[in-house]
Amino acid sequence: MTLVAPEAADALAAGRPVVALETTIVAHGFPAGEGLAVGRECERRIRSAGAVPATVAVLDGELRVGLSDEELERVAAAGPAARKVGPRDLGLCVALGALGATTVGGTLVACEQSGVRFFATGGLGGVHRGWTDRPDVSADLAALARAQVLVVSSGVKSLLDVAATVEVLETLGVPLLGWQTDELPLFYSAHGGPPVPRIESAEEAAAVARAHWQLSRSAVVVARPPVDGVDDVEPLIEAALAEASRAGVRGQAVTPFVLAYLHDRSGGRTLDVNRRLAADNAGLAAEIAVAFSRQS
Ligand code: PSU
Ligand code: MN
Repeated sequence: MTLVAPEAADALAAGRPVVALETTIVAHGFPAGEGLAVGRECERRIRSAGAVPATVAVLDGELRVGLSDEELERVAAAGPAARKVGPRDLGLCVALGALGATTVGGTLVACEQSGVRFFATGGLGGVHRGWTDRPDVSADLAALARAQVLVVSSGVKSLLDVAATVEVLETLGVPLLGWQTDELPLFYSAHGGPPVPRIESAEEAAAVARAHWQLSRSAVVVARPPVDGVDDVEPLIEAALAEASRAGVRGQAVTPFVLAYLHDRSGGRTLDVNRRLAADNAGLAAEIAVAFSRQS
């Protein structure tokens, strides 16, 4: 049911560094036709840092860890027609033979299944604003509570209730570390989040992960500030959320709707930041994976 591509399987067996990538970002996170280049660039950055990329999706009735370029193209070409597959959707998608793009949560399950310990994404899902009325809490958080995986992201998406998300991560026992920063990055913006413990190097991140996993079953999040972030998107986020609510957009559709709205209305500025941070996060996850293998 879980099929690990030969290159990733060989690397895992030999204790060499492997970095997982999700595909919701490829199929749903970018405008039509643009996700493929993002997925490819993330893979390239992982290779150039000396690790093996393992992009995750559900294809032909199997949870796949490591895709060929043709397979990545299939996921990208499906775009929004691909199912958005979180932990709850994996079995359904496999059993029905549907094409599925995995979220952070879905990809973490694949990591647990295959033994991949490092993973890069753009931004984590979390507690949505307005959670007191509608408890929309991303399944990414529950998955982080039960996967021994180090995830590099650009912090928590500012379209969420960031403070509530940080509280839930603490409740779940998931450490949130700042990559060369003392404040949690907010996805499009390098600044503005609550204080977080700072780490300075890939070696330090790898050592924290190792110690954490000797003591706990949960993930470690390394929050890396975006380079050339944008700091003035809050009014657009409010407009996007109001529009989503007016249009009756709910559940899994909320995050892609808001991202697309921002990409559109920011004149592409959020798109540029998102593209760049996804690739940079992939490169950093690979550096940490390499450091971890060296320490073993
Ligand atoms: N980061 C991005 N683009 C994305 C996502 C993250 O730069 O599209 C996706 C991830 O797959 C994450 C998902 O798991 O958004 C969260 O969706 P939700 O809020 O519905 O749980
Ligand atoms: Mn949700």
